[in-house]
Amino acid sequence: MSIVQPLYDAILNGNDKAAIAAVREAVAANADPMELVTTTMIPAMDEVGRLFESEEYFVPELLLAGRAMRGAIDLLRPLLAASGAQPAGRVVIGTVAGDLHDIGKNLVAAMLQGGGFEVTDLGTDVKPARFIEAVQATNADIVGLSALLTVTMPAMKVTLDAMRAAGVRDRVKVMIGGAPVTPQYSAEIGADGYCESASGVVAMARGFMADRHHS
Ligand code: B12
Repeated sequence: MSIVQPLYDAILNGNDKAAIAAVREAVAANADPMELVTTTMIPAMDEVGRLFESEEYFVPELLLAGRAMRGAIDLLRPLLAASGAQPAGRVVIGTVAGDLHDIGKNLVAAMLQGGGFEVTDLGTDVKPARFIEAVQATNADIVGLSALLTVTMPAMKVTLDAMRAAGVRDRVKVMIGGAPVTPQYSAEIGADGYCESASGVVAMARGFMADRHHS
């Protein structure tokens, strides 16, 4: 059996204790933390989503799987974090107003931390004013917005509009994501980029920083 199979199974079965034990074991066996996230944990959560859609899983199973995922990520976060003294850039991230989904957003935040970025995570159901305050307080380079519901996607536009009105929009690059979000929507609301999954976010964020240094 592969060293990562117990981790995959633990997330799928929503067993947080087993997920934590499996992460410990994989790390002790020198598994690469970033690879654990992208090749085992995200696929396990994708399968949870599939089972939910086919009505084999219901809300309690989702919550347990989310908890197992969070436990595993919490353990990996310090290992993902790069050791460089100078942060690659500052990111403010949150799930937009009305939306409570945070598993994908947490993964994106963990990947960015792993890529050396300093991440301020505002959590879920974040109103536009809080994003604006955090951009000002942290002198952020990048803002990440997450939405998982078609009914909360418009809050991304509302947030961007509020940032424009407050005069902070042009100080930052904005990346958006979440299952219902598309590149078209990103262009339509004037965001700077969209990522389909957490695996592309570090490259995109580094690209943003390179652009900022050239302009
Ligand atoms: C887990 C889950 C929940 C959990 C959330 C737990 C938590 N702490 O997050 C709970 C049970 C609470 C929940 C509640 C609800 N949910 Co729900 N949920 C899901 C589910 C199954 C999985 C989402 C998930 O975590 N995926 C795994 C992560 C890793 O993927 P991800 O979130 O897409 O994130 C990746 C990318 O999108 C991207 N990304 C995400 N954010 C960002 C941000 C940036 C900046 C970038 C660059 C990239 C990026 O990178 C991530 C990692 O690769 C989805 C189904 C699905 N397949 O998406 C439904 C789903 C999103 N939920 C749905 C619904 C309807 C609801 C409820 C309204 C149900 C209800 N009737 O109460 C409530 C709404 C609560 C609220 N106000 O938000 C619908 C949405 C339908 C729609 N199109 O609007 C879905 C699609 C299920 C379905 N098919 O019906 N849900």
